[in-house]
Amino acid sequence: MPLRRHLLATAASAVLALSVSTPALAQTVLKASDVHPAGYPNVVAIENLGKKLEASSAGRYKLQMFPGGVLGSEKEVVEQTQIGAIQIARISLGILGPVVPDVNVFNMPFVFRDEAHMRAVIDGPVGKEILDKITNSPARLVALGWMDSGSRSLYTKKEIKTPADLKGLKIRVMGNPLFVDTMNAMGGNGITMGHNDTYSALQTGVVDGAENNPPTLFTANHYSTGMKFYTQTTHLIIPEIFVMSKVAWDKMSRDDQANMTKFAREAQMEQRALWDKSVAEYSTKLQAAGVQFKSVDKKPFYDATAPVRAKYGSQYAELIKRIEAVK
Ligand code: BDP
Repeated sequence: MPLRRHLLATAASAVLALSVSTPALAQTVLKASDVHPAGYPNVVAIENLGKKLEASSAGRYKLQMFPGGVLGSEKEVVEQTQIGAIQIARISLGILGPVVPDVNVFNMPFVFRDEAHMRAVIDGPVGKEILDKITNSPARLVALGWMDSGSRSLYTKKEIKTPADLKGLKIRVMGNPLFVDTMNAMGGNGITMGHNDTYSALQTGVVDGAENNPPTLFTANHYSTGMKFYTQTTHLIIPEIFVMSKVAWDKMSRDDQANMTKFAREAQMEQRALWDKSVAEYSTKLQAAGVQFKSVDKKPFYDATAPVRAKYGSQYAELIKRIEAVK
């Protein structure tokens, strides 16, 4: 049996065993998914949210975290969450674009000035509005909260100084046409695949590079495939998001829902503190492993991606003005 299916089967029997051994307690197990490994800030923050929910519900709810992408790629996990087979999905907002197109306004290249700007936006009314758009869309997902994911920059075997240096290079991007357009506009060839397939694609040369933040570059081992240059384009500053299956949400009492909302906000803030530490820690580790962090003139990349912002942003002109106005 393939590992993923085996783990699913094991998880299913664990759930069964639990309900058999504790007949007095009607316990609902919420399966949570993350592509990142145990210990990653996002995983820790969701696990802690689960502990709070378990305590506040006197054990009626229990969260079971499946890290490392064992439940599937983010695209698969979103689908599973929509039908209620997975209850909580922590994913990149990037992957939600094809499901809820309104979120793409945050997925556009250089839409945020910097990470502080992105944080101010997600913490404020615009962030709340996008969460509500997801919840109120037909996607059958309840948007619980945001997380940080820093900035995404390019990693390759050779140094990238200008868009021309990306010519002919296949660069892995997340599964959203917006990112293919972005990478193509930046000079390369955007190739989509799931996060957990990227390591072997880099290793076998199916792609020549990828783009992500330092914690992912390190924890997914991408740096060890010869990705010596980390070129600080910071072209995408995409928040992470965690969503709940509407199927599971609708079964919760009002009180449990209110607790969930409160703990979600706390998880957002907890992850942020862990995130800042992890960026510092993994940047140091990457440099110790020989990865060269290169600053680069961002203007040519910004200019080259103007058509992408025009294509995906034109129907959100008002919203973009409000984003820009956030200090
Ligand atoms: C990481 C995100 C993760 C994405 C991954 C990717 O945390 O949710 O799956 O990038 O590139 O930064 O697919």
